[in-house]
Amino acid sequence: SQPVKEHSKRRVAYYYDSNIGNYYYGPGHVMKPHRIRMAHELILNYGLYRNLSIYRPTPASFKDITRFHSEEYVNYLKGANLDNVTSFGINNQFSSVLTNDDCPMFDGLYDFCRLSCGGSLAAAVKLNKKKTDIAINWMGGLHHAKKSEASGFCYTNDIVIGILELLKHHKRVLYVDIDIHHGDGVEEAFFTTDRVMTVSFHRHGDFFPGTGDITDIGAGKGKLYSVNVPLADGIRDEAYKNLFEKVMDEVMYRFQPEAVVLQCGADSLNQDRLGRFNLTLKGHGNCVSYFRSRGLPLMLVGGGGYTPRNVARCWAYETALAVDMEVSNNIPFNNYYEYFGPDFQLHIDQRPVKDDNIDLDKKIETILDNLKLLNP
Ligand code: VJV
Ligand code: CA
Ligand code: ZN
Repeated sequence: SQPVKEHSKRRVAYYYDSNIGNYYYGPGHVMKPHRIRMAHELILNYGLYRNLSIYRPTPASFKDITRFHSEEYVNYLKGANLDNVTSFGINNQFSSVLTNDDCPMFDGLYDFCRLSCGGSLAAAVKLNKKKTDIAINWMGGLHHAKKSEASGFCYTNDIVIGILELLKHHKRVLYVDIDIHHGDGVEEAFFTTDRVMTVSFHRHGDFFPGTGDITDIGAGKGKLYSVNVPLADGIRDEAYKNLFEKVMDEVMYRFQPEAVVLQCGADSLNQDRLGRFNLTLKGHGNCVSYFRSRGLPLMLVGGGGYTPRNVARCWAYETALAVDMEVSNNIPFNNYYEYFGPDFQLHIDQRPVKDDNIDLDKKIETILDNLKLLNP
């Protein structure tokens, strides 16, 4: 039903700060900002810069971040540092959120948040001005952060801040989240509005954050504008493609967004340290191609991904899809070449594991039935 302009040119703006890879969550922590630098290395050494406009975003200001987050919370993030985190004491309402294992205090935390949010905000501004067709921020995608709370490795929600900016120039914004975790922070922020539809695909059942049941569909004016696709372990490219395209075709027809934000969390790939899906780069990247071919203003953000070499592979490949350049399956020589052994290939193989998803057709039907209650 939508025009498909698969092979036409797209202007692509790419937001990156070379400091991002130096932020460190602490010894043994599974979230490693270094993977973003590894992706960047592949992007440069594949020669993709020839078809990208590369920008270093202005770090988001306190004012930018408090467009979504509470001033008290951002003040806390700003003031918190390694020396005073314990002295904030148990009476401080925020002290517990920065001392648990998932969201530790670390050196430069506030500056890290400013870069992540600054990238998504700059991407949205560029799209608003129609100065680009696609804007990419692999430093963003931190979908769990709440108004006054850090959660699941996320302290500030760059996605919500980016969408709020897009809403200044677009009547309806679609948010799609292919990270293996439920995009709860973004869903919650827009749960009661019909101007943002959020769609999350995620592993469900005794898995963080535990929300995102198929029956959670939004509330008030936002009823039917939150879509949740709970999945089980082992889903492969073919089943994911079928599911994704059936759901998204209906979403596009019913909601008719004017802009799209795609969270490309790479923990839905196979061999992820935290994830349990069985996608390859092709299955994951198909989601990028799907929206590229629609020709709407498109923002791509990062997110999870806990096997750094595969996160780098994935986001480099998806950057190549955005600019429509063919890339060799041989990893180009780069500063982190040894990470990509022993095969030094771009693409990853499927794993011989069972697909536990037995009722996908029924789930698709339930979701489509809900969407059909919306008049296009
Ligand atoms: O499952 C949880 C929460 C606990 C409490 C904290 N402990 C460490 C783990 C269990 C209930 N948290 C999840 C959070 C996942 C966040 C995903 C973020 C994204 O991909 O969606 C977007 C960026 C979780 N799963 C695994 C871990 N935490 C984990 C955290 C660690 C760790 C090992 C596993 C933190 C520090 C260290 N090891 C040293
Ligand atoms: Ca998700
Ligand atoms: Zn995740």
